[in-house]
Amino acid sequence: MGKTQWWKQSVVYQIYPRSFYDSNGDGIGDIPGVIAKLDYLKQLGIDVIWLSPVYDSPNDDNGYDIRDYQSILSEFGTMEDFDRMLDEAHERGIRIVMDLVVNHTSDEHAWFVESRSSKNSPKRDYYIWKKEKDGGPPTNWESAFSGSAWKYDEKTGEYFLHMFSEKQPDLNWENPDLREDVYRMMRWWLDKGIDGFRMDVINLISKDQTMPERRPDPGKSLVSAFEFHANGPRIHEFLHEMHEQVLKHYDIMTVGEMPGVDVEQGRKYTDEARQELNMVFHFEHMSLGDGPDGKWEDRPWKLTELKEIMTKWQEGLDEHGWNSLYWNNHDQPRAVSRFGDDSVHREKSGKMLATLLHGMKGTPFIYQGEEIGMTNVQFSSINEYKDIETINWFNEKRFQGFSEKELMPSIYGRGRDNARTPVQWNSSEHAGFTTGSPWLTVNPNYEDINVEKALADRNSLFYYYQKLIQLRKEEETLVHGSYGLLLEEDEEVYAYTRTREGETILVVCNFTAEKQERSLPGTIAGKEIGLLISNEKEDLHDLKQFTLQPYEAFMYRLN
Ligand code: TEU
Ligand code: CA
Repeated sequence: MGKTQWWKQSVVYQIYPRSFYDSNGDGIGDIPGVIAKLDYLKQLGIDVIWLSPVYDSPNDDNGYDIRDYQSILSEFGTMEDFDRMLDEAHERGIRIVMDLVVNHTSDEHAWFVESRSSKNSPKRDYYIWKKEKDGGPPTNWESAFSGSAWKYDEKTGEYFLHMFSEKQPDLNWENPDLREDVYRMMRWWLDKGIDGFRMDVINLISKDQTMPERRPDPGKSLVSAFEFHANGPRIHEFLHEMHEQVLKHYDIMTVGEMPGVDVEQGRKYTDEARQELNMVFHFEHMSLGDGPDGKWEDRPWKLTELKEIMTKWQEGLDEHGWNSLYWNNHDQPRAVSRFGDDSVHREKSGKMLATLLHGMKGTPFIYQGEEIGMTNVQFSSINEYKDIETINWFNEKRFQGFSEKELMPSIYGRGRDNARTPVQWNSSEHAGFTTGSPWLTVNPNYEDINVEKALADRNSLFYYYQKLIQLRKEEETLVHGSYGLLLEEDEEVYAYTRTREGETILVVCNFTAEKQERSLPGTIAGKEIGLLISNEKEDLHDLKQFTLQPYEAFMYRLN
């Protein structure tokens, strides 16, 4: 059957199941909980669900440490529940894309249990084992979750590589048997009828076999560790092989999560002629404000920096490849808290951010709760936090002598639990997420911010997202039009056009809480003929001279 590239016309909604909806009162979101909310997602109008991992796991990294790729974590439900969810979603015209985590497994996976049992194990080379060097780890590589990326294993007297937690040993993609086992598992899921994969840190799977020392970067951490390993020597060979062995045989969507990818690489990964992936998640806008110690130091940044990044990717993939578009996910702070205003202008700034992103060329991703403007959270004690990345970083910094008081602002700004507080469904206890005790404390602002309240207010952020999603179905220019940046040096207002076959759509966003007076050039002003969407007013500005209200955003059709 011909492939329709349906993913270019789609809007994707990411579900982090642990925090989405708990159907049985154990305080943990689950698959029946997803089924219970499919009608809500249908009402929003999304086309695809990206489901974060639901596979059997000891939950050292909340499911990104997989113990059995072909069974469902009991807390989330059964394989029958999964099959029912898939059917119920498909009945509603919603596709399901699963999370493929094959850079590493859990250390409790049968492959690793066998691999670590003996140096002569038939599975030894499914993982990356090295001898000590100078009495210590084989290289100076760092884990993304603090500390060395090598763990010594007493039983066989060697170190194994783990780019993430010690319970997430890296798979050895140099081993063709391992690759074949991965492809076999992928086909098993695709033959069940799923609609594609989001591929976890997929550009880390090819390691430099010469095992070079990382250049000594004093004070650097996470980002340089990723950049060091990203886009390794055989990555395009492996992804093309995956395409030939698996992907090309199904009508699916693939998106590779790629820390440390740049736009040149991004074009290579997504150029259809190269037969690798459909799109990638880059992290350049997620790194805005990073300091030398990575994300934990939130520095001021300028709107022109964001414009430069987004424009580079819009133009860079315009002819060859395809963009993903996102402000947040389960690893990133909440969009309105990070890029907008999560207090006075919360919904207004949320609508502005949504307009800016959904007007661009690519496939937009909405993270659960973003559509109602959920915000970051500030728990008073580190003991309320659950994320291994946060806890390891906090402990490492405390060991270096920093006080809890000094460390909490970084966690408030960039900690991953910001995105993982339970979805706020209504104003009842625990925001209607569970009738039990939630695995992670619900954000205390749930009485003011919840789905029930949003659905009752025609002017809510929810209905604005609903309209943006509908627009993308109606306006071919929003899907295929080329992007053209305006007001390039402007530090307060972001404006761009989308042009296709003589039709032009103008997108204008005030990124500030202040009024902004602006005028647009004659190529634009005077050509405004129709309003597509606005978070401020229904009638058109005269673009020769106009005033934008705080966080005002609109899309116009131009003639
Ligand atoms: O994330 C990889 C990754 O880049 C994250 O470490 C993220 O950039 C960082 O935490 C931001 O501070 C993927 C998954 O999305 C993440 O949840 C997993 O913890 C990680 O891989 C390991 O599987
Ligand atoms: Ca549950």
